[in-house]
Amino acid sequence: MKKKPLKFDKDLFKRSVQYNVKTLYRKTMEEATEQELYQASAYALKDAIVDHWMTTQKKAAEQDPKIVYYMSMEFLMGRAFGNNLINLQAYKPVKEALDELNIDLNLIEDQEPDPALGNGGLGRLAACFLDSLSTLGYVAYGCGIRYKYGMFRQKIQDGYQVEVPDTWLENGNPFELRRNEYAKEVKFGGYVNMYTDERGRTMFKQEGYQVVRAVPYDLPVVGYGNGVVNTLRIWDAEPIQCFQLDSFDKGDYQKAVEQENLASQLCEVLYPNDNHIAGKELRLKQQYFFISASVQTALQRYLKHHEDIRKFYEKNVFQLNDTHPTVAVAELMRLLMDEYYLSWDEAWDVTTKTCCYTNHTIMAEALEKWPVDLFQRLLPRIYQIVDEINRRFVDQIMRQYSGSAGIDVQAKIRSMAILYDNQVKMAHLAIVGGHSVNGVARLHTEILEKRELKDFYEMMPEKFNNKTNGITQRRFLLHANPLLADWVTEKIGDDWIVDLSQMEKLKAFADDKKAQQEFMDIKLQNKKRLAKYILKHNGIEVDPKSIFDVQVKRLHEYKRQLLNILQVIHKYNDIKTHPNKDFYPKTYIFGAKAAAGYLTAKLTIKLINAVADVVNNDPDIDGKIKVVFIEDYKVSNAELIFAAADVSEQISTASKEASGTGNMKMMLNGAITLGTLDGANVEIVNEVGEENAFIFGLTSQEVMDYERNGGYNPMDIYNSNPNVKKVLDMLVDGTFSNDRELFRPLYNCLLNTVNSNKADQYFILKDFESYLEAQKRISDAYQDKKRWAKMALLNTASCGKFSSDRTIQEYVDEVWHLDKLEM
Ligand code: Z16
Repeated sequence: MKKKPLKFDKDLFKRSVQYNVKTLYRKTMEEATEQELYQASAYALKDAIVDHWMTTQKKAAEQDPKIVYYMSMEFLMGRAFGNNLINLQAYKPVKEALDELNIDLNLIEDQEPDPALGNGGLGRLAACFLDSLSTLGYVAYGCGIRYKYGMFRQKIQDGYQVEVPDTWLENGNPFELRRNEYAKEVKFGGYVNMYTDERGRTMFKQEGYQVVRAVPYDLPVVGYGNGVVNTLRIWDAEPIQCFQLDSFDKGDYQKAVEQENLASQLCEVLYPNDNHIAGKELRLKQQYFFISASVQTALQRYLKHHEDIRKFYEKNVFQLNDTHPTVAVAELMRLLMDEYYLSWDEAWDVTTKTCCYTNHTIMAEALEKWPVDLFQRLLPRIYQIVDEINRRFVDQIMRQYSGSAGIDVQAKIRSMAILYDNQVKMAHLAIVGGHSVNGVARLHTEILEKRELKDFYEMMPEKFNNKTNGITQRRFLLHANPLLADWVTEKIGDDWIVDLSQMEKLKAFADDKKAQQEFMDIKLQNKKRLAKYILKHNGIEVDPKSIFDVQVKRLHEYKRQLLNILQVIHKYNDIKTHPNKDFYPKTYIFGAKAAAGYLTAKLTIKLINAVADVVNNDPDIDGKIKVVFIEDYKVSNAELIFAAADVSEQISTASKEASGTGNMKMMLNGAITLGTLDGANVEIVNEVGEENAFIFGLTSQEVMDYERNGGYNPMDIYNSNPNVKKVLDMLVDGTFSNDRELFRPLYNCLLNTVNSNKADQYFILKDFESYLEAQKRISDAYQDKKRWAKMALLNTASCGKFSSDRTIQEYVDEVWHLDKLEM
């Protein structure tokens, strides 16, 4: 049954834009700047959204479905304007309306700052999930932080990354709604007083604390074509209004100033680390701040329409996005016991039935562990509760394992306790305090069960499950690649927009010459679009007919951008020494932000840019290869890049990338994966077939075996492989910098002659030859135009599984058990 498209009143929108220009800026349409026209259009659009938003609220109140709170320190939403138009099915009428007003929709879209309240994969996944939840008609709240400064803007100066503050709120945010009436108080520090209340109950009260006011801002999350609008609620901190001018008591004055400072710092900035925890006190404050406010809200909302808080879990589920929000376990316990008078056992029953945890990494430096003294000082009551959870859990371990033959109980406690070595282990708290633990790709979940969390898996296998990540086709095809989206619709209809499994119908066209031609022609158009962007931003001319080989993602050693650039250097040598050999032109496109304090990562960016300078300006190369580093990689330019990619570089050291999601976005847009058998790559190859992907390198099993045996010695490869030796020597012989020592740290990472255990931890040299060979296969395949077109088309046709709609439906069916809203 075909659903009717949503109604959109084009003329009302037009009048609204004109009216907004007048009332917001006291200007005529002709006088308004592009930014002002964007603002006026966005407010007009918000008006249209608000009607659906209110309807959704009303239906939710009537139907009382079970709802999910997706708790996350990060939501990497990307621009809202275009995406909202898409999901309201209003893109065409709005384009017409703006045309009639002599306004270019693309220019308007480009005026919107790209909201970047996230680092990378984890934050973007949260954004895709919200899109899918609304589109599938489930009631959901995203709970997060309204950072004043999001992910820094990256400038490249002299080849180096320079971080510039991201002032995304400078001109206000037309889509947000401040909700003063829902403000909450959040308390830090002080001490806990125990007393007996008038009914004889033992009670705990935090005293001598600092308090801040959490003020929520709501952002609409529009579902596709169904009128559902969910809410992303992000919290800002403000000082509490407690300054009494007559109370000039010294202590109070001091405290008021401290509270103001705390409030002004709390939501100042997103920590710019992906897969790495800096362990800063302010970060723990951010975590507790948004969690306390969100959990308070959830309980109050439930009690508005329900009597029995013991049944909270029947209507609510909390999904903890990594360990960052895990303090929710203890905060829920605290509120249930201290504010709603439940017993420990009653509160524990509710808490474990409400909370679920997603693990996103096995990288050791990303595992959150807080020093007990810091944790206790900052969150004294929460610490008491964690201590008791730990005591009971350790008890349970002992009861279960004492006396079992061949089991070392102390070893079990060491590996599973929540409090150990004076640390609070957040992953352990999340596992014990909830009923579901999931990994984000099949291989990742398997590694969790068999290795990283083996003891937990053995003790509570029923909690473990896999939810392979996904992405939203609305943003990453319908919005990002309109040419291909229209083509797909022309071939198979438009059901794919809400059911990506439909894409397999495209397989019928895999050998169709005309379809292949059209498909590759669209790719060429998108490459021209990107080439324009590159010319404008880098001043580099790239050939749209060359192979666009793309690696865009956060810069991290395990993702091995270094392997890629070393391969480029080798290719450069090869062309120099064989000037007459046939080379198919290639454009290597990089985009990556490095965490501000991650020196090896930052130096890798400098190396990529240094290689680009040499290669792009060497007359011997004659444009056969070009290297481009795209500045400030972010959701908005990612959309252009994915659409233009021929080759999708997914080359992490096997076992290290939990899932990856850029791999899926490029597959959707017809790029072919050049990758290791890591994360979701395994499942991509499984869907598209080995013959339609280029796989190389060690397997995760081989990597883990080496690691168990203390690594391998890269010197053996350096000494026996002249290609490797040549490339590595060039890092320190002045080819890429007058300062020969500049890139020495990278050279040392690979070869560390002092401590071979620390050399090449990510197996770059070990995989080098295999990678070169895969690159060669790519170039050969590309020259067979028909074969390439078929492979590319089959990638798009096989991506059905990787919709976040599928992921969300699995969470709903197997973990959350939500009810669908009837609209
Ligand atoms: C992050 O982006 C990821 C994991 C993590 O622990 C912290 C951050 Cl900020 C990424 C994974 O690296 C990536 O493999 C995965 O696809 C993504 O999370 C979403 O699950």
